[in-house]
Amino acid sequence: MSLSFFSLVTGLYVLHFSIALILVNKEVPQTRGMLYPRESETREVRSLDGIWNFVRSDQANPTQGVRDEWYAKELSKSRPTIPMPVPASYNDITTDNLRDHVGTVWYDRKFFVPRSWSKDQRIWLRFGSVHYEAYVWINGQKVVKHEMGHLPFEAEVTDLLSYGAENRITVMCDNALIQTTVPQGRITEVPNDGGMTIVQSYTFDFFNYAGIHRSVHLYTTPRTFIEEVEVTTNLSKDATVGEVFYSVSVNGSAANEADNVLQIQANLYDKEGILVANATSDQKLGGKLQVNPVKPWWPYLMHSEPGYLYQLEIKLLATNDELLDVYRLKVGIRTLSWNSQQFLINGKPVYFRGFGRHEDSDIRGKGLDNALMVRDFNLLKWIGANAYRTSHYPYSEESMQFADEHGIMIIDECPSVDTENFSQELLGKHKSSLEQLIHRDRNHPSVVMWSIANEPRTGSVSADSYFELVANFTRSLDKTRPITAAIAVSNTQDKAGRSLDIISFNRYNAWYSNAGRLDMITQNVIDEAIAWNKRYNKPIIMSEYGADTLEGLHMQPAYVWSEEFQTEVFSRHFKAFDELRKKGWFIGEFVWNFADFKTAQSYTRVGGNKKGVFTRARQPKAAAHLLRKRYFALGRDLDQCSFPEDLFTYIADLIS
Ligand code: BDP
Repeated sequence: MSLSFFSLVTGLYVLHFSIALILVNKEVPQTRGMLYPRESETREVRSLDGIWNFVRSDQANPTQGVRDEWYAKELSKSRPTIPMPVPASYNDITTDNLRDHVGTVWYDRKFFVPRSWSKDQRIWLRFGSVHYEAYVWINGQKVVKHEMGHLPFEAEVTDLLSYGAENRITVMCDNALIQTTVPQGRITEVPNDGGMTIVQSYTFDFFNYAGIHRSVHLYTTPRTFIEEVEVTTNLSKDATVGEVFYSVSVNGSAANEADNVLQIQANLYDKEGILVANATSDQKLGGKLQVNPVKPWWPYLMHSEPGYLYQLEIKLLATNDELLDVYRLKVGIRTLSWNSQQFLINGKPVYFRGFGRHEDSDIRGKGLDNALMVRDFNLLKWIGANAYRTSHYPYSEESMQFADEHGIMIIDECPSVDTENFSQELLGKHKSSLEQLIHRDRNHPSVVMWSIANEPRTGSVSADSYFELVANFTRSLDKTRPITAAIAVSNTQDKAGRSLDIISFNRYNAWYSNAGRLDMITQNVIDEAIAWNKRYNKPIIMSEYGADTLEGLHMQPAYVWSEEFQTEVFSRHFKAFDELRKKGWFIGEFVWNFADFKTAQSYTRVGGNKKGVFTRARQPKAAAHLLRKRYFALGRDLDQCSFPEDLFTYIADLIS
């Protein structure tokens, strides 16, 4: 087992401190492949989700399993195992305190690989996400190591599998966060009643859930297969003609044979399954499809048919027209543009009305849950939101696809939160998180902006060059979307805004400052937004505002934590936003948060952060009804949408 495979195992943690330093722009590893696993006539997909076996390492001895080679046989032969669902966070599943475990845990399970898979195919093992660091073995052989939660990784396992036989997969997962992980945390040794214990701390305000958070798949590809597809789109000025530019990369021996000229046959189908465009690629396996007339992709409530998606069928053909591989993906045709005042989609100015959110729920933590995802989208549409930010890390690929379908715009955030102690190593990981994110999400029409950090400490000396490097790197990967960051330092201190295209700011008037003072919101919000705009001459978004609210707590006059208070806080912000909208450069309002969510334990958190408009069980608080009226009113005013019939409750003939 090579040392590099285990470079970050708990026990080797090093704390990094940095003062102002000179940062250089180094290359980061490039992601390859990782197309979302889809079946086709040339591909099979098999899920490994289910109940796995689970062992937690001794916190004081996190590397023991590696030294003792627990991966070499079934886990149960080394330690007693407990059942653990995949996908799910492991933290809230048991009745003992697995919740606060720091360090490594182990999973394994067995599975069969059919005999038929041994013929002329390649087999890939893909994880949707493991938080934070994962080490994977198949039948005791190391397969892949991946650092960074919330992002997929995969490896070829063709030569490691036994065909027509039982196989074993083992995963070690390490949840420890240090000053050079993304996000950052600290590990300290602290005395307790038993002697000493390891404590994980972090400044960000959500629970550090860990485990195998998203689905695990095995999938097959032909020997020579479609490895990458990149799609960009364009619209004619009058939005009647659409263009889809595709570029494909191929992996496999056939791609290297001089006499074999590979080709892509690209077919575009509309929602009814009718072929609307087709083309054969050039020798570089790229090309263009033209759709006339086109149905552009529009956000929810901005059009009567939002989220219109075409299906792009990519066929890889050999010289003799032999079909080698087929991959299909959904494509939305739209344009984005921005200037110092506006953000436009298909040439129309956008006003964002949305939320900061979390992937978080009772029992499952951050584990993918289709029921929760569909419920959340139903609530987003019920309340009239057209956007959300994936605060503070990439959300599931399944939810990105769902956002495409429903026309919900996404500000796609990488996992860098409360970024501080800027170092060369951190910069490399931060850039890598963006590289992995953009590689994963670049083809989603719903993704309209990249957020490169939440509440980074941009007042500090090194923030200037650090964020310039991060922003330039992001731009080098994708020029079609603007870049933002949700900033919390004051506009006079900030050093990152000059590197962004759109300025987002988080502020908690009447909560973290002037708690309870409803009369100290509206003017403060107006003044601050104007100051940001004056300083940078860029479009401005308020990316967080809100108040913790305990559902069922009522107090008149409004008092902090009551439903009345949250409602009033929102209303005072709406007043500010309407003033700001008149200025032309204020382009969006995002409530913090969509739903209540779990945090680390603290005396400011009663069972977690309660700033949700919905409870953790996804039921509305009183403020949800107010917000719904506002979002639909904005929709009608700006985008001519109609009101849902139940938006206003009948009171009397006298009031209309
Ligand atoms: C902001 C953070 C967010 C927190 C929120 C809060 O961006 O993650 O949850 O404050 O304190 O500073 O509610």
